Amino acid sequence: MTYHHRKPSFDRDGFVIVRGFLSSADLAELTSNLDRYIRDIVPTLPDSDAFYLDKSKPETLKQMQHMGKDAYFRDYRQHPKWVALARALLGEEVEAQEPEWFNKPAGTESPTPPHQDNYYFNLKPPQVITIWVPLDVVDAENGCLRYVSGSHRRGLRPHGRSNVLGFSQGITDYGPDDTAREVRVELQPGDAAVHHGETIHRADPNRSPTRNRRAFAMVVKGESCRLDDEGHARYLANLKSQHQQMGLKT
Ligand SMILES: O=C(O)CCC(=O)C(=O)O
Repeated sequence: MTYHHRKPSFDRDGFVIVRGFLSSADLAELTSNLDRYIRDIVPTLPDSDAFYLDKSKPETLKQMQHMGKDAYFRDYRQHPKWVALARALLGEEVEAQEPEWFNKPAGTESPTPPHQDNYYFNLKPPQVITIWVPLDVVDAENGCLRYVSGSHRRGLRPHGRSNVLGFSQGITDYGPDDTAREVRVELQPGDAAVHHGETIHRADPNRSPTRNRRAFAMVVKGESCRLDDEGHARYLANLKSQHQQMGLKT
């Protein structure tokens, strides 16, 4: 599969949707490994690697990160489809980061604040994307992603403390002009939504009483990216103080 024909629309809009990105066999293998990881590994992890809305309720698991300590997820970073898609969109050699998992458990208040990933990553140039693959049907009711089309071409916007676990920073001046340019991304399991590191995105809470909204994602960096050390140290200090205020053990 080649993805080069998608680069022009990615460069223009700051996102692309690839329907049927993973086959049903790819998806079955991934979900069985996620089930194993949640059952066997998550109970052993520090709070900072597996976030719960309410730790006494396992069904409220909402986010996992740093999953690469597990051999399956460490090797997933080399998955040929993911690497080919990232290379085609970024136009250079790439390096995938550790996988992540995002959930909005059914019927919970778990919005994703509007943000730009590179506010968290601090990469220069911002040659970085996120490939986000839903594991459930995702629509407006259960909190689909919403992208602000073309926003990656206008630089970083001011962010401030969101107090949302897992998404510590949100855009402080998000307004009607942004809302008017939002594209709602409704997906089937195994589709991929890919966004540039400076594309503004957000998601509503999951208002479905019965359906989760789970997704598996990897951030992929182009080889030309460098960490802006000062900006990153500032971000980490802010994150640590928010986690302490929320009573998380790190
Ligand atoms: O899953 C979500 O609601 C947001 C995910 C996200 O912001 C990201 O992967 O960059």
